[in-house]
Amino acid sequence: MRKLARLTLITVVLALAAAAGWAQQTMAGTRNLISEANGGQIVKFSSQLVDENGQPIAQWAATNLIDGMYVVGTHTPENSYGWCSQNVPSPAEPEWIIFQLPEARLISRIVIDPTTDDPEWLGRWVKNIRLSVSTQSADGPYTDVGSYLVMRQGIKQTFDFTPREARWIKLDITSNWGSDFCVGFGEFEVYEAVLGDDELDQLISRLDTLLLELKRYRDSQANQQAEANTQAVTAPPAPAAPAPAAPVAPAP
Ligand SMILES: [Ca+2]
Repeated sequence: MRKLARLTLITVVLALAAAAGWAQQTMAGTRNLISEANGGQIVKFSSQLVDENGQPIAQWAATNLIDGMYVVGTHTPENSYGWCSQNVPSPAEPEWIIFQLPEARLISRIVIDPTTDDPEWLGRWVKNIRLSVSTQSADGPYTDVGSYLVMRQGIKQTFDFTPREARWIKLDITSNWGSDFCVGFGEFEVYEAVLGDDELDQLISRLDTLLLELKRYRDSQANQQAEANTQAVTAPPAPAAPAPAAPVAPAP
């Protein structure tokens, strides 16, 4: 709980910093938070490839996106070709995946490896994506982070953004590279925003200044109010209304 409060505080500070137009430079951590090995999960997805009996094909399952296995060159892991959807995505009907971190974290980077067992020329690899995050539930509400283009190259591609607090991460895939069969990619990674001591010191000093200004503002408001009250007191008093007659005590 204390950690969550700290996260929320940092999120508020970053939002304030962003609103005030302060330059921020955050670094990303090196641990992939969403990998299955680190407790990441896929909680929902639009579709995954099924066979003629409607059964999921394990080699193309959505969970392959966080299994830490990659298609590299001519090497394809035996049980993990990447993820392949059952439908072709469009902006109106995107394919999507919802990932869940073990706990809420401040994140600032995702990495996508588009490479699957399907060769690049089939045009099935992911192209346009939209990223959003939620701290409340897998069903949202989601806050938009950004839209990105994944290049048609079999290399890991990094997308950085302003740090966002996230527990659930939704990836909408709105297009592939031309295939009318499916969309897919090989692996999804998520990295934590790391605020260095320098950045924290800077933010603290800025916030100190801001607090000082707020206190000054409050004091000036209080002074103005006090002056207004003094003037009211020194103004000539209005004629006093006749006092109500005191009840007469009965004579003993
Ligand atoms: Ca994989």
